[in-house]
Amino acid sequence: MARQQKTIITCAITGAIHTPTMSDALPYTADDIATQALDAAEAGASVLHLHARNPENGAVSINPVDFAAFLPRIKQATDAVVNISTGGSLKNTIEKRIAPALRFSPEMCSMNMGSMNFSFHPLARRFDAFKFDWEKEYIENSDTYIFRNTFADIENAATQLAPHGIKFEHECYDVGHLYNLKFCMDIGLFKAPIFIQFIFGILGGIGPEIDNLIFMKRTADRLFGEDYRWSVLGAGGAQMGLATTASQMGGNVRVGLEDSLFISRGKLAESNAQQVAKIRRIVEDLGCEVATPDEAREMLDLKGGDRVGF
Ligand code: KMH
Ligand code: ZN
Repeated sequence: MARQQKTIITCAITGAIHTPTMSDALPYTADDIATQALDAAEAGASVLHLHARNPENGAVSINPVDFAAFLPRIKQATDAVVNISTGGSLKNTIEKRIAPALRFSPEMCSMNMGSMNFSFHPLARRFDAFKFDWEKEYIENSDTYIFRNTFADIENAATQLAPHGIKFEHECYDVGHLYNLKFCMDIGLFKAPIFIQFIFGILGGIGPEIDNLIFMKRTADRLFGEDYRWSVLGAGGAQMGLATTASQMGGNVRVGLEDSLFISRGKLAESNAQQVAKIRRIVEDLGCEVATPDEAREMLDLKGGDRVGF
């Protein structure tokens, strides 16, 4: 696959793994989510990957009402691409998880490409006390969660979302997910160019070693040839190192407090924008250029910011 000219920075603002006790910087009110998203865009993120939270206690939310509280504000103030998560709850059905994307018809949304263990229970041991009641049990019980994304779920989501012309961020946490994606492409569920997010370091998925990145990339080259664009997300301490490697390999990068709360070893990030500024500096210092939102739209073949439903 030919090396691309520009690097797309995606910033994942809050996610569904981290909880308010873990970092004061993690946004959960609509105001904080919007402000941090706009600052991240200003710092160089051309795609904003968004989850919602309960504004009272920071619990994970997939309620469209909680998305409605920040989406219009983001749209008014930036031309960055909005990507809405469809994976924001490990406990809910695909039907409920796609409701925000169906309602708001964004330019992009996530599409998780396989069922798996998806756990962050070891994080509970790091804290003696929690800001909110729900946090401890939520984190501890993640060792019982199965993140369900069966072929039927994927087909159901893809079919319902198809009329919206949304480009999917195909979340692939292991090499088998690339083969799942290939199967789905072959039966006509997804249109080229597809956009793959290679994910490393989630407990339940492939580990964050560079060998694994090369293996995933080589496998995707074989399966998809010229029909795909790609990006890398390293969880936790693997975030910046893997993003740097990916950008040097000609790929795109994802950062943000959804994926890591840190800015450097042992030091919490002050904001999403701080992580974006750091990876932008690295990408540019190493000789690549960061894509603007319109360049990202062209590279990913997006429908356009004027065709969203919010
Ligand atoms: N939290 C990431 C590891 C989604 O939103 O659909 C994966 C993710 C899933 O972003
Ligand atoms: Zn997400």
